[in-house]
Amino acid sequence: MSGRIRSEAFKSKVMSAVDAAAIVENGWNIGFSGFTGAGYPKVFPPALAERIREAHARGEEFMVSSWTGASTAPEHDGALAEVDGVRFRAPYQSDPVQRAKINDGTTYYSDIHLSHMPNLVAQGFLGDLDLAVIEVTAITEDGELVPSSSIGANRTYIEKAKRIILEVNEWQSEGLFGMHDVYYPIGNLPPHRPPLPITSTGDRIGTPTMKIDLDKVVAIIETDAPDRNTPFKDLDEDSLKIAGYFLDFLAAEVKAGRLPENLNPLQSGVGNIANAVLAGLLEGPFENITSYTEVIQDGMVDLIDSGKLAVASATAFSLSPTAAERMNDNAAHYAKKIVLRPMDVSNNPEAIRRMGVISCNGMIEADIYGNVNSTHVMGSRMQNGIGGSGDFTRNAFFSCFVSPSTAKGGAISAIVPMVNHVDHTEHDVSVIVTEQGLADLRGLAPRQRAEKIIENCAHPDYREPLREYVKLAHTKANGMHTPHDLRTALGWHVRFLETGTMKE
Ligand code: 0RQ
Repeated sequence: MSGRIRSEAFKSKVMSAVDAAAIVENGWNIGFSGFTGAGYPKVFPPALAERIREAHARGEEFMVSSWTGASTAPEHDGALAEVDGVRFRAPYQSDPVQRAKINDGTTYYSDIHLSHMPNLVAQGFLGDLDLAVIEVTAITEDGELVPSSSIGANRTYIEKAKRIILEVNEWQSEGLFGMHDVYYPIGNLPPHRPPLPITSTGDRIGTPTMKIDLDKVVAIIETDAPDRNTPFKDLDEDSLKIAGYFLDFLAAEVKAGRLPENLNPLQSGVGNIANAVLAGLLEGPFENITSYTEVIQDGMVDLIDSGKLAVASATAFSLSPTAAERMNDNAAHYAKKIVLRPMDVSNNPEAIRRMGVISCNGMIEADIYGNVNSTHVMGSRMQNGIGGSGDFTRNAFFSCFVSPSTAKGGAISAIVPMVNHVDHTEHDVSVIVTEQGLADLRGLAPRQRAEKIIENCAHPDYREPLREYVKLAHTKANGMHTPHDLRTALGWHVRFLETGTMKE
């Protein structure tokens, strides 16, 4: 037995993942830890998947509902989806196998703002929580839990579950102790919820450990398996251009006196463009930056090392293998500059609005009027989910969306007459950036926005067709506020589905 279980009372509950998986019954709702490939249980999900596979081979029905913090990993989401084991999934996923099962109808998926998930669970909208399966770094002498590389919805799942299985993971650094800030009063549903007392990114308002009711613990599994730490791709030319426009824009905002010299706290999505932005910040003029965000990625660790990033608040890591190693070796040092919070605090609209967070997220497509689709491909298919992008976008000081101007080798324009699904409305979207340029939409009316988005952001191959659409819409529309020709507004998507390209 590892030395990570320091409470005698917990020791007797240690068992194998196979024995723990045998506890689960068909139809159970399970709340898993895990957020962007960090802090998910590593050995229980594959053991459960195997059990489900065997049950299906015997002709028995066996599916569960899988709730998490956000995305997990192939050995978690992927393994359970592979055996058709997931009837219902929430609130965010990005696994290719799970995505395929959502899109072929096997899995119901409820795509929920991450900050809303704990509320919905607490109110019972997703049903009773039969089981929580939570990865932790250690169990203290007092029987409290030291969280691991993500917190996500763990506080809620531990509170609400009828039973709990813990995975104690020795791969997670003991130095993480003290990095977490678990705030409990937010679990009180309105009207009993007090104001959130965060006024600055690094404020600590909770405890470094999570409480747990020992009587609910039905199994403890030990492991030393690493998080899903995927290496980042080299920064491509388009990502660097997009990052350049965004950083120039921030500098102009400082010059105009609308931002302080160290900027407002930054939120950044994950992926290549976000990494290019962070790399740009490393070389840029801004000092003493702060980040109130969801995920700590490589670029932020570099910024901390350089002294440019003073403090970062998030709910999880999403690191490459080398950065994860660096974090594990120096977690106690980084704990002075990083605060990991439950996701209803990291993504809390009250804190985001109060501190004037600047949000920057990826998108699938935007339309000429500034509505943004982050989740759907050609009307019906789910890509990943809204994640925290809505929590930040609507409440941001100003919100930015970034994307290459085309997808699938140019067959798809990311700027379209009408988005095939709306995640972020024109009212919430301040700035759009592609490798073609940046459109600052603040204060503009829809027809003014259309001109700016087409001229600044659309790919040259699609600019003239977009101008033609605008002309047509002006003749066919029943009003000139947001002119559309409803017969052809989604015609580009239809053409892609029929011919494989949006081009005529
Ligand atoms: O498809 O994988 O089949 O090649 O979408 O696109 O260009 O690799 O971009 O990885 O940055 O993802 C919006 C999905 C962008 C992401 C989205 C296809 C493209 C490719 C991925 P392939 P890229 P990214 C906080 C904020 C919501 C959650 C969020 C996301 C695939 O940013 O999930 O913001 N956002 N969270 O080919 C059809 C288009 C397309 C398109 C791209 N217009 N039409 N397909 N693709 N544009 C962070 C967290 O929540 C952790």
